[in-house]
Amino acid sequence: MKNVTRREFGKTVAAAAAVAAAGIALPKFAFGEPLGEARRFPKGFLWGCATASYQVEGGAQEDGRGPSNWDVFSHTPGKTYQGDTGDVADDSYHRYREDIHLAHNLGLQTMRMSISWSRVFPSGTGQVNQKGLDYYNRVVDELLANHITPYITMFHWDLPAALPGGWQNRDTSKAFADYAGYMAKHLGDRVNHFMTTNEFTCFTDLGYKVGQFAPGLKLPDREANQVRHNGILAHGLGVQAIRANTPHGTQVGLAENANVFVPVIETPEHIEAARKATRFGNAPFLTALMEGSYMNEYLEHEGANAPRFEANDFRAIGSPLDFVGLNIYTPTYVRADHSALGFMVEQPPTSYPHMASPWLTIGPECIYWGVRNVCDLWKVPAVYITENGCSSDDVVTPEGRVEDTDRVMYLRNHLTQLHRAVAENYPVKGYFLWSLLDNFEWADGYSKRFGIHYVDFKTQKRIPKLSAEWYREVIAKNEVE
Ligand code: PNW
Repeated sequence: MKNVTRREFGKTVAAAAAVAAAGIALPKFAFGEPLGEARRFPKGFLWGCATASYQVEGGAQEDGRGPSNWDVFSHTPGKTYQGDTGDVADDSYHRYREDIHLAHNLGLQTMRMSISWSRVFPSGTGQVNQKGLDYYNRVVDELLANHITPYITMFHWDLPAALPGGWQNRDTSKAFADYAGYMAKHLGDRVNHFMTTNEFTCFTDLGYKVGQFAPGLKLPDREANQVRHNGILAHGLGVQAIRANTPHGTQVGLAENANVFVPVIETPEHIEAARKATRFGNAPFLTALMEGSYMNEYLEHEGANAPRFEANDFRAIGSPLDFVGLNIYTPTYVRADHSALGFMVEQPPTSYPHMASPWLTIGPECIYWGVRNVCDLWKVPAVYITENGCSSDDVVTPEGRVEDTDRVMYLRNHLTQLHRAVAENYPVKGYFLWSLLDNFEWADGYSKRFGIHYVDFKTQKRIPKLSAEWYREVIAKNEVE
């Protein structure tokens, strides 16, 4: 069933229906709804948007919130675009009702949001800030009152600044688990879906090795690899802590921007190369979680710099997950070759198209291959697209509209490719568009807009863009045209 076209799939469904009419037991894949020519998604497919605490909340010093590494970093001269900070951001700390109302108007069935760890534990551990917890209780209740299912990320990069050594310190992984368990305990009566961490590579490598994100360090490989290990250990201990503090049936996963490898041509040898690349290209992170160990090739590749770990670490790191969330933006093209690893990465030509963010190269089939590679390799029970979206150079017209036709193009093509994965029966359960609102885009500050609602950061006025109108149609029809 992996290589069928939609037309062939339609035929398969028709044939299966005939078999069913004759009273013969059917294989599982044949029970999907007839998909027809419209790209309809299965009944119950969840449509959402995603946000993250430091990018939208503001209220950085209010009600006892402690500083995070991103407060420190963004307030350090030269670290973010024009010195932008998340001090105010979208002011969602005060305007969350308005924002949830926007989500409601779109017809969203779910919202992915994150918790600011230092709002609840200003020092990272120890004393709880009740007002911080109250805020998340209010947000969750407001979502539920609007029939929007909350999906909560425990850590989306804003680490309490008070934690000594940050992610260089193994104790931070333990502190994370305590915090995640606490949040799960206090929200788990109303929230059934939790993600531990968001995008390992961004809070480890980009923060500690490349220096582009908080805390802005450029550590040598040996130390940077240890930071990576502490990151995945935090995830593993976090899974255990969330499970220990929530009712049976609570769904636990993570949101990971796995490197997505796309075969240059869809032939068996390049498809196989993409699969091999997916394993090796995610070896420090997703592969380690899914396989409960580091690949030998990864350890050999890192040699003396390989991460050190304790015997029990992988018992936590390899904890079974209920779902894998994939943040998918860009493709990496690969071809088969005769090297030991069996694949070669293609360098994109300088003419390769990208969205407003230069890193955001456009290859919509990445969303299909991202799902397919991960599912084929590791047989995961459920997948969500926990982020997908793009930046564009949005402008407000004199009539007060934002005609982001390029974002609609990007989204339409990605959803079309996601539908391909759904039609092939990969277990994709939902899609979270990044993002509900323009927001603090990390080192790019407010210079890059990813929202489907435009935010005027001077007045905090929100304007639905064309893409919001378009997404509302997708959700209402449960299909992409
Ligand atoms: C993700 N890259 O970050 C994050 O989860 C969001 O917080 C962020 O706003 C969104 O994508 C858009 O950037 C990424 O350089 C940051 O490849 C950088 C990269 C990928 C994802």
